[in-house]
Amino acid sequence: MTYKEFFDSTDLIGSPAALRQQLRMDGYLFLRNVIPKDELENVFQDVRTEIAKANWLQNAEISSDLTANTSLACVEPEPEFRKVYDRVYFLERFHSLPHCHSLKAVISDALGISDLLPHPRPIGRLIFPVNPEGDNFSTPAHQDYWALQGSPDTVTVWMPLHDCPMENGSLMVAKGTHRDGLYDYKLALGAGGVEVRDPLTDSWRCGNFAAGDVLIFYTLTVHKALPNLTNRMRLSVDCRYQSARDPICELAFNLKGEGYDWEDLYSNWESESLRHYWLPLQVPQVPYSPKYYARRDELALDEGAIGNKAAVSTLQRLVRFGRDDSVRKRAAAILATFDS
Ligand SMILES: O=C(O)CCC(=O)C(=O)O
Ligand SMILES: [Fe+2]
Repeated sequence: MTYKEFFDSTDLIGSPAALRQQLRMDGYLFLRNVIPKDELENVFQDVRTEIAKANWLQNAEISSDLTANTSLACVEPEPEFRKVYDRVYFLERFHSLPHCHSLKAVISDALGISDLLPHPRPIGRLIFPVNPEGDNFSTPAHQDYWALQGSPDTVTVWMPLHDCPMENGSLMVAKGTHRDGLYDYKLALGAGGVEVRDPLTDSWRCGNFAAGDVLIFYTLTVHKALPNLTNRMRLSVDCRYQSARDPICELAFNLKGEGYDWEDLYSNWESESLRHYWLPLQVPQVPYSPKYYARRDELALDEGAIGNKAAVSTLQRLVRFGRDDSVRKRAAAILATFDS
């Protein structure tokens, strides 16, 4: 498939009305050179140090090299992945990156608000090269709204921590899909475990990212990752933003699902300013609704039991996050049939 290039909105920075109009029209903004190089490089080095310690890199001693040790390839939420991811998640500078001033300024302009709230749970992606003989776990086409809920005026920001050309597995968006409401999905391998059924053939937009470039899109905008066809890791961060006056899903503030809480994270942070920064804002919270993913979990248990391998990613999630012991056990039993 050939894809069209992102519309580059960098020239609109400093023109709030134009940024806003472009975001509303296409459902995304691709902006070059938003994150200062040193700020990004610090996070890159911190994350790289963790994955090097885990032996995920071949040339750990070459400070910018990301050549992967593919013999240890793993994906979220496998236990060997989570061990390393947890270490990344404890990095203070990883959590301060979403608070980057130049980024917040451009998002405030694009949303037309003066009370911007960065969500406190950024996500790190530590993506191994795709195994040409194995399964493809590249993030499938999805809408963040299924998981994030809250206000549909929330945006996601995706940024690589290094130069990330398309063959390194960068993110793409389906233009205009934020206006279509919720899309139907089917089981798929990769983050989230389901993909939008509609192939959206003519809507996809993509591009080569340089370090510092960002992609901003609504949580209803359909997006997916290109496969990482290089021999290098792809490292990226994604975070969410909204008005502090709009409703937010309670899970946005809750780390329990990750297996720790804020005090655990803060125990080795130097700065005070980011600790519980959202509390004084009293953002209106709404409960998490399981309705968007309920069918995914049923599909994975039903179709996994009759051998549909596309159920594997959701089953892995259910082993870790399943609502009760019987679901966790059932998912583990089905997964074992794929391993053998
Ligand atoms: O980086 C990826 O593979 C997925 C990112 C994503 O889905 C997001 O930023 O919302
Ligand atoms: Fe996403």
